[in-house]
Amino acid sequence: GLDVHEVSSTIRPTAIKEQYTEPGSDDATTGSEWFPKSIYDLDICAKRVIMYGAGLDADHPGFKDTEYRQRRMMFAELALNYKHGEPIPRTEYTSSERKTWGIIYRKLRELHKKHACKQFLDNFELLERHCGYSENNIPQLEDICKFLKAKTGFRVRPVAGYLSARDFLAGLAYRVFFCTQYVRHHADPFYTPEPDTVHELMGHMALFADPDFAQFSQEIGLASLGASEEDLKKLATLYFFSIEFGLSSDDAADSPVKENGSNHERFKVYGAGLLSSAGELQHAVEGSATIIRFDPDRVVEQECLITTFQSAYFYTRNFEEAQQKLRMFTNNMKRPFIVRYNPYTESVEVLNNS
Ligand code: NLE
Ligand code: FE2
Repeated sequence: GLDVHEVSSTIRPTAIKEQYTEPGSDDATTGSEWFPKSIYDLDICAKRVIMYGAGLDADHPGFKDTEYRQRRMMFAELALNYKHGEPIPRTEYTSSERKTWGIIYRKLRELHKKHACKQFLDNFELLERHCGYSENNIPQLEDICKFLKAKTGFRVRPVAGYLSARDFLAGLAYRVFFCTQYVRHHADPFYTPEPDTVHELMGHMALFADPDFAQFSQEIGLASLGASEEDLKKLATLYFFSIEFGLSSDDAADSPVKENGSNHERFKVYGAGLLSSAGELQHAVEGSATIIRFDPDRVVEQECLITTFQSAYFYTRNFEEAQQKLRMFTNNMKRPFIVRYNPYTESVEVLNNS
């Protein structure tokens, strides 16, 4: 058979081929870094894992558990061997992993019903109906991938752990979401500092079935391709405080900051980092967290915290508002080229902008 992975870097539209440079080498003509020009190039991004995330090791609950670490190695290998277009290998989860999943599932579903936004809840029901979601079963990425592909064109693919923001956001440009397949350590079911399959499946999947949300996600991804370091950091922060920790509120007319637990019921949650963590979700909407209007210039000033709860959250009226604000913001970012996504070939055309 034809190994499409080998040809993908040689058969390219001319405009793309001219721009193509090997990963790792800077592109002398544009002064920007390599980025994936086709969905197949995501195989390169997927391999550049920052294992356990630098600085995360010491307080990771599974750090001293050799059995857990071995299990993680198995998942890492699965992910590193995966190539775009292949079916995602099914995993047989251990009884301890299934137990952890069940505890979280029960708790989160209760909280979701109170605090999650409508699009999330509606699509979550579809996941239960079509993708094997239940308290007693950890769904398989392959089933979710097929479902999302049919709904919005989004796909998932396995990844071994944290990627750099640049590699991670590049996936979104192609409507691909890098998804971990391992389960968090059982010691701390309601909060984990790193993404795990519970976070991906309970937090992220439902909204990738929503067309507006899918579009919003892809636009962040497209803006990130070849962006300067400075712009990339801003986009990663915007991603973080929307897709990971975003809130919405219909009633957005009053004061821009809500503090000290006043009237937090009016907020609905769409951020996956909250929807997958019972601990932080309660902190954000049942406690006294600071919740601020989502304004990109303000959001990019906020520090992303990865081992503790956030010190502030941001809200928009809805996804449409988040999208408009994001577009206004990215329109002012400068790149020496224009990126155009071609949905038929799932590749980007890079056009000179001088
Ligand atoms: N803190 C989240 C959770 O416990 O599910 C994971 C965050 C991943 C960015
Ligand atoms: Fe996430």
